[in-house]
Amino acid sequence: MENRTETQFYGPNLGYVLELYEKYKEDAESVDQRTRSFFETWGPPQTGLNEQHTSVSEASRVDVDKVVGAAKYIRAIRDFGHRAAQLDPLGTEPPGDPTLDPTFHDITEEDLETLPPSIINAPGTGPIPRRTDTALGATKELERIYCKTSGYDFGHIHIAEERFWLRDAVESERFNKVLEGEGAKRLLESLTRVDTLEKFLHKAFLGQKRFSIEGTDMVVPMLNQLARSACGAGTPEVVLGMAHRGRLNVLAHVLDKPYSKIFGEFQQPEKGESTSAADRLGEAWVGDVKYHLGIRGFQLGEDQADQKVLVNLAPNPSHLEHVDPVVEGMARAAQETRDEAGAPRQDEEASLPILIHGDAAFPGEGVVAETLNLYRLPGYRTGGTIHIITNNQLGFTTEKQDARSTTYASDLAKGYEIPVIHVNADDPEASLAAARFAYAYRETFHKDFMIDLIGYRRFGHNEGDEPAYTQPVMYEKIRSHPSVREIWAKELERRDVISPGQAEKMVEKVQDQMEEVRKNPSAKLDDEELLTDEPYTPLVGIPETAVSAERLAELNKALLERPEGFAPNPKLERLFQKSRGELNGDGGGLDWAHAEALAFASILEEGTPIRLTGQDTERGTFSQRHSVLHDAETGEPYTPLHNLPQANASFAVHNSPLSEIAVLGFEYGYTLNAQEALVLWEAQYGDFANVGQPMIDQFIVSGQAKWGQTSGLVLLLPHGYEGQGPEHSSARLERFLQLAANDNVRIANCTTAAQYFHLLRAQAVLKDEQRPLVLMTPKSLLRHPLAASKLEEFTQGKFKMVLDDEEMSESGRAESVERLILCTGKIYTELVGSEAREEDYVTAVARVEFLYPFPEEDITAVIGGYPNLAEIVWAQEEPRNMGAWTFMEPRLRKLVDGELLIRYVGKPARPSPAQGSRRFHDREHATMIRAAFKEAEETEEAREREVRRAG
Ligand SMILES: Cc1ncc(C[n+]2csc(CCOP(=O)(O)OP(=O)(O)O)c2C)c(N)n1
Repeated sequence: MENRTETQFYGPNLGYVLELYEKYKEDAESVDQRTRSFFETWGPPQTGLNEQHTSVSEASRVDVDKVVGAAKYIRAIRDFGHRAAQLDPLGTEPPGDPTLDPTFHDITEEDLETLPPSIINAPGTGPIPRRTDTALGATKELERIYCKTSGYDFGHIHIAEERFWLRDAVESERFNKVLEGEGAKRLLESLTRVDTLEKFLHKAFLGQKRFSIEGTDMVVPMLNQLARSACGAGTPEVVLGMAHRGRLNVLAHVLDKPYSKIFGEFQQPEKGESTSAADRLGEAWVGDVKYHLGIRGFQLGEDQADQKVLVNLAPNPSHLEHVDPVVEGMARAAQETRDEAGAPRQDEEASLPILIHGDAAFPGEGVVAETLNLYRLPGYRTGGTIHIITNNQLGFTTEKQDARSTTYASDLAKGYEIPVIHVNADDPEASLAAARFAYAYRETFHKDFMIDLIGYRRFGHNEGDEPAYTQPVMYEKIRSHPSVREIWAKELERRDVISPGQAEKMVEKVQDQMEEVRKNPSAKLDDEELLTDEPYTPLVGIPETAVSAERLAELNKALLERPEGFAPNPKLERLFQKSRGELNGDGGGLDWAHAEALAFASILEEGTPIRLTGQDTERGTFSQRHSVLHDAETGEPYTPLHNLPQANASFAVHNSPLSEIAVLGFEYGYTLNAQEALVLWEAQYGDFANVGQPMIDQFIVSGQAKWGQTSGLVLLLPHGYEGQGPEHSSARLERFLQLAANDNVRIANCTTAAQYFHLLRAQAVLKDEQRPLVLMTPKSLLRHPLAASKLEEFTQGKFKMVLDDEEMSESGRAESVERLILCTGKIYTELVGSEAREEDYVTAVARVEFLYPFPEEDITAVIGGYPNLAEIVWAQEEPRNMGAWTFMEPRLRKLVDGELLIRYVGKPARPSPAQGSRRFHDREHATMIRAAFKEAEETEEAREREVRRAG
């Protein structure tokens, strides 16, 4: 507490001090020491409420009680007024709150009448005291504002500046616009189109799924308003993500997809789901259902018709909410310019992300929380997303008490300090006010905002469902509940904006237009227009990616530069100078991380921007990368790749939050709007990628087939069996191989630094033939001598799909080879480093570095190099039901066509990828390696017995 002479208490401050004083009087020990001594010295606080109260000692005990009560009451209205607001259009009584009754605070309306309105704010501030005479008038105003059809849920906002802004925005009602004349009619026209489209589809295509918007129709005018605001602010792109509910209506009335196309898809459903490209590809291009398709459309500005904003609706799978992080990544990419060296430059006004959520999905799906967590992180922020829950108060058939543990569907947002407005979807003006509010908040604070648009669902989950089976009472109400169009039309009649019967005429007109389009489908469904990209691009050959020694030396030198005054960590710097100082160095070759740094540097020099993210990626899980250095004294970061004089494009590297699904989705989305960039996501260990499995299944491997959406995202997945137990061993190579078809991805597992270098460079070059690249990356190989590469491997040649056994193929020994061990990844080092190899003169070991698309020609060439071959052994470190075996076996058999024996060496099928015991691991691997070099009759069962004996 301050010195009394400096302290005047007003508004909320006053309420707080008076509360403290009350507590002090009841029990002096209940307040802290400083507060106690303040009251002991100065007595009751000076209210400053009215001029007559010049001395507090004159204030009667009754006055103080009243003021305390009034202050508490005012606070309750502001914080809990939403509990008394009529938010449910179906008329459910609001739950209310006892603190919203003045008598709860021991005050009456008469008491409030004796107090000045300034009690609710500091004198001279706030809009309400300026227009009211007494505290009663002021609290009535607060009730009117806070307890009507909008619920302002801001009590969780900690940042004072934002709190004050939010309060002022609510109480000034500056976003509440009473619509008059043409504006009011325009809204009626808009609601008429929304409502009539659903009704038309319902009748014309009876029983077909459309996931009607009816009950939350206002979302369409709200979206249009947001898009127009963005347009007015010069924002070029709105990125929109939503699920099935209301999507057709949004396509028609926000993105201007012609009715003819929508009807065409209903009339010929198969049209929207395949294209002529499918014929070329034997139906590999599978397409998607109409309520998942993405589209881009333009919105015109409100005032200037020459202003346009691109509205980009991301295609999405059925997997609810999984499009959320994808939209964020798309929005971020649209906000960054990447054509100069350094970090990309972000302009948060360059795109506006909007996410539409379901009331069951938003609190239920974990990806939502992961996505919300991104919004203030430097590597992921998008200047604020506007969220709208189209809250129809039901999941499929599940009601809220079974769907969430929170009061409101939106409560998760509160943990992220996102302001929330709950609004009754039957109040069009309040709904539009919420949209204006959200936009202004985003513009001011560049943060997320949530609108919980509370409506209902006119039909079942889809139009074929009978909702009365599960929600009979609710649906009895819905049956006779007027649509928001009808409600607004009536209101406009009451306000004399339209004449009786005018609203029905509007409906008839729209209906006639639709009927006309249906009968005369002049614009035939042009399936190519549904797609944003060609669905199929053949893969091309491996490009030349060598870099001259001079260029590499220059880049290397620049990477080792440190700015003036920068004090690197001495140990790390010594290590760097020693291992990366000389490219030809001690003859040991360049290691993995060094190769990566040079690849990145050369890619930047060639003008391709790079974005690299993942958990602890700046340093690297295995302390190998150190892309960001920290001054040993100040901690200040320094990123050599930002300061590369040769760079012609930006470099971004970020440690991600502890998330897989959202960050993976974000990077996928980023690639969609930054097609020129090389975007890499790194898993901490490859295993953890399966926490992002829906993103892999639903977007990364299938996005092109479903939506013609190409992505060159690189997944770096540490993989390899090093005795670390069931986790940290396997990136589940088998899963990716199983998902591979129709050249949809590239899958590789390389074993040398130079191979990694060339592959990264190839991925950066193959911009016209973009495919996601799934790359198994090493752990122990990061520093293994066999994985290091000589300078000439970087300065010559290119990526090789298969690495033949140079010892056996090139020393004239090829004729003696009877057995070819094929393998991929780290097991190669165990095979060639084994005693068995030393004693063996008939076995060659070749590495399949590129698994998909299956490098048939390269493998055939290797096999062809050994004329006396009798068998091929596929050796892998994974269990038989994992790794590449099930992928390789049929392909190898087809390739050798019965001429050669094909044999498996690896672990038996197991439910868990790896062993917990290091000892067991070592023994099992030793046994496996021996088995690979042994004769065919050494069966797997015998090997199993041996392992068991050893264990
Ligand atoms: C990840 C996921 N799990 C389950 C489903 C199946 N499903 C489809 S719609 C739906 C109910 C969604 O309710 P809500 O989020 O309230 O949206 P609404 O359809 O009511 O607009 C469910 C469970 C799904 N599509 N995605």
